[in-house]
Amino acid sequence: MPFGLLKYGLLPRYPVRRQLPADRDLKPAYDVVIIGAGGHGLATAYYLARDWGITDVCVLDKGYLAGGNTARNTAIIRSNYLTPEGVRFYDESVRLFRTFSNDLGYNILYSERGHLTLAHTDAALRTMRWRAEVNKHMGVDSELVFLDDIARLCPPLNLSDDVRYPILGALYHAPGAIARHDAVAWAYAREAANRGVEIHQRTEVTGIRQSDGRVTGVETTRGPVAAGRVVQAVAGSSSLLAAMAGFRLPIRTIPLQACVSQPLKPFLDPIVVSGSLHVYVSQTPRGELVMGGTTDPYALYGTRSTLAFKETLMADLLELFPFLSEAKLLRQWAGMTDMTPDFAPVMGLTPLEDYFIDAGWGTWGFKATPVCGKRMAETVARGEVPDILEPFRLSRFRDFVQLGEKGAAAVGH
Ligand code: PYC
Repeated sequence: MPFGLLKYGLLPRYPVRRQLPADRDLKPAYDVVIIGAGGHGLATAYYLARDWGITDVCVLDKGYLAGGNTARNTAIIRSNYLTPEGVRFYDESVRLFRTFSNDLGYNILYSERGHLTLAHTDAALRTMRWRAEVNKHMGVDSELVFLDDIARLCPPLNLSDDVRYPILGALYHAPGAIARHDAVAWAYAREAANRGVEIHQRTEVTGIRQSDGRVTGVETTRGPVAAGRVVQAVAGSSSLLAAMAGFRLPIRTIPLQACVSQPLKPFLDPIVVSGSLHVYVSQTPRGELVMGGTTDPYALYGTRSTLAFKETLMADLLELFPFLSEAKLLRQWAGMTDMTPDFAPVMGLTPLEDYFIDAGWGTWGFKATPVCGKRMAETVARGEVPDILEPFRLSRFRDFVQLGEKGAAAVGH
């Protein structure tokens, strides 16, 4: 077997198929520079090339491809939001995700599981009912369910009333899904590169060049690059980059930790979320439980893992699934989440002309990757914000027309 592999490895008849072209020099100028080679930046590059024929595009990243929050989220996809604007936006993303593997020729292991958000109090039940009504009104499949249905949808869940927070009901969202998160970024990267987009990793942007209120390019650790249009898509560093561009964002950057267990036999079909207990959990096709909770209690630019997070999360998780007490944890990590005051993202134009923003993704950015890429590409190509993105404009904070999406965040933050 090793000799067979060696033979194929060395024979020129079997060249290794590169996923991405080899590194090359940075050009002095591009039509569009995208800062951030995470899912959102790469998706924007892909749709710019595919839908608008704009291929003189380079994507820059100070680290490596999809090494930021794209690699650090818990890969949940859903559209059961609270505001009509949010539901409409995330529903388009769910529809793009459903056909993603076929459309891009890359298997992202999209797995529709259903999504249960548990209510342990009357107030939480009221919010779930509200979300169900808004969702149905917008054509999204969500309903309020009670104990018999919850027992059928998720038999292992502890429905006893002899616990700290007995479960009273839940919001059930059948389209809730998970996917292989990094495959999403790899697919966009490969297909963007196939269309001529350049991806430059380990190339940090250190300044934004501007003249007369308009962006003219970026400074990088590999020299200056001129650009007609620039997009920033750098979750975790959004405020820092915006400051370089000369404007402020209403964002606090807070770590969010998560972890996975050892692989277990499949027992958990739906994604289960409890806002009161601060827990969300799903089981991957490999059998690992992917688990997370609330954000860290303080703002920080850091991705360290803490014992406090693990201990609290496990105590809360065991209230829902007591039989997991002997399960082992495999690994733990953190990402940096850019939290806005209204728990909704910021997309579109900025005070600097031709400088576009994709930020404020808090703990919900992965699920928006396709729709954000598609609609940001449209914004950049046309220089106009499409209706679906308009509610997420940066100026809403100045004009006091915030979105109020906190009730639909996965857990209380
Ligand atoms: O918005 O579904 C979500 C989510 C899950 C984990 C963190 N955010």
